[in-house]
Amino acid sequence: MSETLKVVTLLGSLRKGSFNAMVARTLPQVAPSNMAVNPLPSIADIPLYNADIQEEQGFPATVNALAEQIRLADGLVIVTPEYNYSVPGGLKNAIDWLSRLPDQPLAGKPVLIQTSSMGVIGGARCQYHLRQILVFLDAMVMNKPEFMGGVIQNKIDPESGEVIDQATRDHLGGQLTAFADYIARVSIKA
Ligand code: FMN
Repeated sequence: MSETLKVVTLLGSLRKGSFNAMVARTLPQVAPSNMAVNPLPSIADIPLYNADIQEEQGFPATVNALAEQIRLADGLVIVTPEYNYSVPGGLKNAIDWLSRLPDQPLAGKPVLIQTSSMGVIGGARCQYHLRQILVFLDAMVMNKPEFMGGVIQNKIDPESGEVIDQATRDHLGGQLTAFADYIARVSIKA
């Protein structure tokens, strides 16, 4: 593991004004000094999973690029809204593609989940569906502290596109600090 922990963020929302994108954008500001946080490429251009595409054309370049960056990272943060009490279809689709790769990039990977929504419970129901999916992929998902950003629209500045509510920033920073410790504990040493 490198001295500076390389952490990448996977965003589950595709929309321009995404509140979850604002949460992801805030992470580098609140991360501990030994952690670099960078966004992964958008999942917007990943085609719908189809085994025929995989067999006839191979994995899409968008999937390979995502996988390579996840493999190189010390940890992955999934930042996502909740859709209909569950995981947004686009995010599930990206995970489905990643899961079929021969060198499946989520296996053994430290993962942190952050959900935010306009509702009061901040996407809690999505978190447990996402955890269930990641069990099958052998990801090392951190249990606690959790982050569920409720009523997130009141905690951001639409101008800067960042989280400005101090309690929420402190919570995010504290969770990333715990994630740094978790990565050190669970990562396989070279
Ligand atoms: N919010 C919830 O809290 N729970 C839900 O189950 C839920 N389902 C949604 C389903 C769809 C298809 C959409 C478009 C929104 C849903 N919402 C739900 C509202 C989202 O929390 C809200 O649109 C949020 O801003 C989406 O995240 P984003 O801003 O990062 O795009």
